[in-house]
Amino acid sequence: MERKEMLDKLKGKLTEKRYIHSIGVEYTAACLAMRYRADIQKARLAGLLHDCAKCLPTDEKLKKCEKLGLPINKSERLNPDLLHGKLGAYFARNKYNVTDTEILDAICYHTTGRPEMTLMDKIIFVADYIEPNRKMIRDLTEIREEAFVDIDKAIIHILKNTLEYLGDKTDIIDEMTEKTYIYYMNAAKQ
Ligand code: DGI
Ligand code: FE
Ligand code: FE
Repeated sequence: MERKEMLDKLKGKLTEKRYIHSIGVEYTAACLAMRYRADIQKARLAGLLHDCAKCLPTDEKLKKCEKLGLPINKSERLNPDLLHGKLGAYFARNKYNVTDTEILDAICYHTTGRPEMTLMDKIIFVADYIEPNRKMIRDLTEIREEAFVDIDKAIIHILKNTLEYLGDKTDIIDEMTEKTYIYYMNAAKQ
């Protein structure tokens, strides 16, 4: 599918704000791919589509995943918005005709990360957080710089801040978010 067709489709599925964010992630992912010598076109595609399922109503995310037989864990059941990565990967494959596993995985894991992320996973995880349209949050200036110096350091910084923020806000922390943080903290010590 051509980019133009994807943009038209996305525009119908996303709010204006989310659409602008998606294009921001597309180009930020491309920049990170240049820096780390990943496939620039793949990074763009993953970035553009990463939130394609984000704007479905919360209960529809759950219903759709159930209907499709996608696995749903405890925290996803309590907070079905967490499913937008998994469901986004499904939509990317089935509605946007993306077949590349690297792209689909990067979309799937973009919210929580995962231990042993691929370079593409890392690029999308970080691009999502630092893209230029994001509202300023704590340490964002520093994390943007780290992203282009040491991407693993940026990942740890992002997860630390997300877990701290969620700790104040909710008790639903996805085990994958925690596992990813522990994995990269330990990896940094080696
Ligand atoms: O979809 P975006 O807003 O662009 O970014 P995202 O996919 O990273 O989602 C961000 C939201 O997800 C943010 O409100 C924090 C939340 N989040 C990330 N990890 C967890 C989580 N929420 C819960 N409840 N548990 C998590 O482990
Ligand atoms: Fe997202
Ligand atoms: Fe996003």
